[in-house]
Amino acid sequence: MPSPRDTAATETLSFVELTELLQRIFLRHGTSPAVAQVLAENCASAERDGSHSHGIFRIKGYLASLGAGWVDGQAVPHVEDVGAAFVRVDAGGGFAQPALHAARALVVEKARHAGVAILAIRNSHHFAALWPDVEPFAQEGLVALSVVNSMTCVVPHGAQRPLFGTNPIAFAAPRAEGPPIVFDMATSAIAHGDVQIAAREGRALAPGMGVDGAGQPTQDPKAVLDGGALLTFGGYKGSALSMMVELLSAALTGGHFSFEFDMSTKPGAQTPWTGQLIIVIDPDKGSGQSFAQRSEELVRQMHGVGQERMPADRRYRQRQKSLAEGIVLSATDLAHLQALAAR
Ligand code: NDP
Ligand code: PYC
Repeated sequence: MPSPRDTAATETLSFVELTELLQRIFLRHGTSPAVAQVLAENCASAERDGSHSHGIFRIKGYLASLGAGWVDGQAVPHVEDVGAAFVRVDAGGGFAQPALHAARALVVEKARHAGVAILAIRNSHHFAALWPDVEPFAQEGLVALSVVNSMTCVVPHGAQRPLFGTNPIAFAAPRAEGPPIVFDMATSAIAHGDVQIAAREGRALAPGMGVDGAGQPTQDPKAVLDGGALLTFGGYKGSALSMMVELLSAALTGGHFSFEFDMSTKPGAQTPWTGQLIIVIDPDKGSGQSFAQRSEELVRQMHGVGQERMPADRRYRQRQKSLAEGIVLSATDLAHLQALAAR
């Protein structure tokens, strides 16, 4: 799908209008109403917050995977209460977000009661930004950490061939006087979606992000996408985190490792068929209700030593702008989305 930069002509939609449009698209392309609602809200939230690599840019991939029969848009998640602090969900070959949605209330109840709750989702496809999965917990005063693995395209540090996925980690914590502290980052040097966007826009990657098909360093995004691979961020440190994400998202949940499925069997398929882990903590069990004050103090001290930009600040600023002025899409993108909704 073209980006807003491709054309000067733009259109503005409210968050509700974009969500409803995306919902119609998902419904038209084979998802149940419940799945359409969850995915549309997730995707519109990403677009609203300027998470462009996981907003409407992803619609084509979602629809291709649905059309290929690779992901089940009608899947009904099966939630199992397996322990005082453990919930397990079989997503049934559907998307991860409806699985989280189905288990969420039970997870929050357990976290408040036991102090911690673990949600292990398997047999699931995650094609989105990870922050929408953790931020709402922090808005309720809880701390949340999530990991999800993706598809083989990242070379472990020191290795010769790709094995890991881009494997993001997202974290959210409440603070007393501001929106939650949130970070959400791939453990690869760059997200695969951003490589695709760079290729489309003809931009070179920064050095040290990828290799070509012969394993040689390259800054050409097309060489990375065409038989090449990505590196982890921070060398062996990011590589160890990526390994951890594989273990927690796949080995612990019963999902696939990033290298354990073959999308080429279903032409068009793009969504990684993996697993996801979410850990939710009631911080007041540890700190006696002072956590939000303590996190505020940390932020104050970080600002004090000169860190002006906190993770999520850019998103929050973009969110405020989008909510006040509307979400700006290129006229071409909007026309394309409307055609998909009508098809
Ligand atoms: P970025 O490198 O753009 O950002 C990572 C984090 O760092 C964000 O929280 C960002 O905040 C923050 N940040 C960025 N710049 C600064 C700065 N100068 N100072 C302080 N904080 C900063 O994200 P990635 O490219 O690593 O990931 C992009 C998206 O791709 C994520 O949403 C991720 O979940 C998604 N993804 C999804 C996968 C999946 O399998 N579903 C796989 C891989 C990635 P801010 O948001 O405000 O910019
Ligand atoms: O951007 O790396 C990525 C990605 C993989 C799956 C969904 N997004």
